[in-house]
Amino acid sequence: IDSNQTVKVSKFLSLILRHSPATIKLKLDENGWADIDELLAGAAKHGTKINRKLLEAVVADNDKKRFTISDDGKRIRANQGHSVKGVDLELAPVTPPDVLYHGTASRFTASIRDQGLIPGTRHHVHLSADTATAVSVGRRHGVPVVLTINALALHEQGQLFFLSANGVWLTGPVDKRFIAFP
Ligand code: HQG
Repeated sequence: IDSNQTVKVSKFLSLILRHSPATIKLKLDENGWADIDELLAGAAKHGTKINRKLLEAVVADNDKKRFTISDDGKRIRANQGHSVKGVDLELAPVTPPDVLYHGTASRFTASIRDQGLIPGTRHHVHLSADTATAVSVGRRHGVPVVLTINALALHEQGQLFFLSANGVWLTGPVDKRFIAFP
């Protein structure tokens, strides 16, 4: 299986399992799980041919471990990044480290200085445990800028933090008082 193909399938799965299951008339349950047979059938009707073996390869080899297949092998979900309404991953709140990082683009920093970090269309603001990851997250949007978030202090104010199955930190809006700009 070539990597162009797995990247294409990974992008398709991100679209369907995070944002727009209705594109292939798929239903996610309240915890974000989709039935794999229904997903593959819906994808085929949509003109995207994916078989079980390819799906498993995409999940196993994914650079960011974006998806999980359930233990019984019947269902799949995205580990983070959702915008679709009504999905609760049931992550347990955890205490964050002292600082976490947010990768963004230089064109957004004036607005972030003004409003703090907002989730936008996604359920959460996404934070990284290390600066290298934050740089690559920010580069997706433009010239990368890494913001330092005083996560523990924010947590001590009562804000919840979650760690996704693939190591992405998730939280609510981040007030500008907890953000250090470079
Ligand atoms: C910015 C990828 C203006 C924010 C990554 C970001 C991540 C503001 C953009 C995951 C703002 C939203 C999510 C404000 C925030 N004013 N801009 N007040 N507050 N922003 O893509 O964090 O590869 O929705 O800085 O690795 O970039 O898809 O969020 O630049 O984990 O698995 O608004 O997506 O994962 O962009 O990325 P996004 P993100 P995957």
